[in-house]
Amino acid sequence: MKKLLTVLLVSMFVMVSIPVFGGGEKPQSVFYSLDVNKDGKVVKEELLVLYPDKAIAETKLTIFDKNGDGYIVIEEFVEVYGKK
Ligand SMILES: [Ca+2]
Ligand SMILES: [Ca+2]
Repeated sequence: MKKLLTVLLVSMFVMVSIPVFGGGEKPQSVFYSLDVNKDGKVVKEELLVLYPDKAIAETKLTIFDKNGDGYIVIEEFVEVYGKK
């Protein structure tokens, strides 16, 4: 519950500061915007902040989570993002 509250609080800030996905931002900048709690991993809950549609968030997670461990690390993100 505490985690959810944190995500909600930070999401208000992220909403205004987050760059548009794929809008020419550095992958690192986009990743750190997505990593709401700054633990170096982007989990599904954090993707849901940007993509409130659960199906879309899950698709994004699948695309970026190369090793399938359930979260995205910067290396995975940069690799996939850079291929676009
Ligand atoms: Ca995180
Ligand atoms: Ca992963």
